[in-house]
Amino acid sequence: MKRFTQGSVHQVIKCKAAIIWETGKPFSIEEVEVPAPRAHEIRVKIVATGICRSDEHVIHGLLSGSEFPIILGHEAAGIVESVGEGVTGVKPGDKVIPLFMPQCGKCVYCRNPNTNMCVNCSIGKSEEPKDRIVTFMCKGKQIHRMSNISTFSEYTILHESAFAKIDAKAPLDRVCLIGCAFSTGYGSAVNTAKVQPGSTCAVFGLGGVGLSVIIGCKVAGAAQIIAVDLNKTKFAKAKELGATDCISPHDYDKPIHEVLTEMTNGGVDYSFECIGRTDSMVGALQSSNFGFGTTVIVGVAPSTDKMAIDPMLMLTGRTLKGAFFGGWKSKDWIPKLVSDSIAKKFSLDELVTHTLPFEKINEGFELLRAGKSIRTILTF
Ligand code: COD
Ligand code: ZN
Ligand code: ZN
Repeated sequence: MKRFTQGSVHQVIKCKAAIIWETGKPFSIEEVEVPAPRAHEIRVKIVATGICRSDEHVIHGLLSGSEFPIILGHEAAGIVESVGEGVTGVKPGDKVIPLFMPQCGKCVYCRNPNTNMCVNCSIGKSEEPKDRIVTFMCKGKQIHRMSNISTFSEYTILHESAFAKIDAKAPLDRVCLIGCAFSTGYGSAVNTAKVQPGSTCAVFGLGGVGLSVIIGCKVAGAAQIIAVDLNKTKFAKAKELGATDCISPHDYDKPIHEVLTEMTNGGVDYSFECIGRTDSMVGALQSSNFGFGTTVIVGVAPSTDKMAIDPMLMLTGRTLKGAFFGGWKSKDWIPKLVSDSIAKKFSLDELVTHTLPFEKINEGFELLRAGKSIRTILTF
């Protein structure tokens, strides 16, 4: 008889997961039930998962479309446990990275070479796909998912469009960062902005995402990379990764875009907003040069906030762009980024400041809130 499925595909798994029961509440570690993968799904054992500012935004209800109770987490790496019918190219034991930006390969966006959006993507939509009524259950309640991947759980279900198989040699406690912060920042520089050798860049916000933009600007050959943050403890790491200058808006009695314009004789060639504030987005645009400056919005602002800009900034030739996940078509590119990291084209080590056991997830979020961490990796 032909076998369609592999692994413990018919069994429900009981495992630990971190649940946010209500807006603003801490995580509670609970036992959850993870169903068997159905057709076109796999079940994955998460090995390492990073803490991102976007998870924190969801806790506080700042990103639209999230419902509670919810299992967060979207920056992870794991090992395939079982494979549902119809999924090809992956088997139990393979290493994978879950994709919060999926790539179905068939939709109008996937077929367009100029975007990495996919019709299956949950951003800006209700979180739970209509055909998956139950994913996680806890205490008789259905638990919602973040971006259809929910990696703050020992096991999770992934649709075949929402994972990338990666090199068996990949260190999962590092390449998990390729699932969000690294790819988002690095791709914003090399794909979305297409930073040119010898150019000038300004990076607003030096979290895991902003520091990854700096790595991208450096790899692209930028001559000057100016890092901007209110928290000066972030400057040492920014310099280590390639920033040539570090400035804090607190040290000046004029707007930061005026400081950047003076420092670069008319404005930077590329600016990146990696904070998620609309005022910084406008500041980044104002810092870019007249004629051909390009600004990339990387951070997600609270869904109620709006940007107001002087249209003259655009009429004089500036370009304002934005992209999720650094513009990478995820399923195609993640395996290549993992290979580049194994080949040491860039290093992920500098982005990891803390590693904690999964049970200490609340401690990990406290480090983020206190501005003490770049990335905390939780391990199971
Ligand atoms: N001026 C200068 N710096 C500031 C300011 C300010 N007014 N306010 C905060 N900062 C600094 C902070 O000190 C901190 O160093 C940095 O900005 C932000 O870093 P983190 O560590 O809080 O955040 P990251 O790097 O994890 O992520 C921030 C984003 C806003 C980029 C992130 O939340 C996001 O939106 N990601 C990209 C979009 C995306 O793809 N989202 C989907 C999954 S994340
Ligand atoms: Zn993220
Ligand atoms: Zn698609």
